[in-house]
Amino acid sequence: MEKLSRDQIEQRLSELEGWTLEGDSIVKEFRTKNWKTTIFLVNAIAILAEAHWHHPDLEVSFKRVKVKLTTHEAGGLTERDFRLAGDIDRTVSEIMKH
Ligand code: HBI
Repeated sequence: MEKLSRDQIEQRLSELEGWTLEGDSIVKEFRTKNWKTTIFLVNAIAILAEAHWHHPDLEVSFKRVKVKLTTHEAGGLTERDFRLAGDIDRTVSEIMKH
């Protein structure tokens, strides 16, 4: 999988909501209403990561989950990161509805 150019990264980022560039990674912080929702989100993201075979760094707090994505084997951002980011957003927004 090829590393994306700066322009491609800007383009893909503009199609997402709330994700920002942090070095060679994209990051997003999800705020939750309580610990149960936090852990539910973490589990959902973990299952998505296995399905994509692409694994984010997660920072877990009481009412906050920070997701950080990069493609280690490419040494930067690839389409895999943006595909998983989109899937995480869709899944999290479903979970937050309830
Ligand atoms: N997850 N974020 C991320 N980056 C990778 O390069 C990566 C991964 N999950 C699995 C994976 N690479 C495998 O292809 C290799 O570790 C075998």
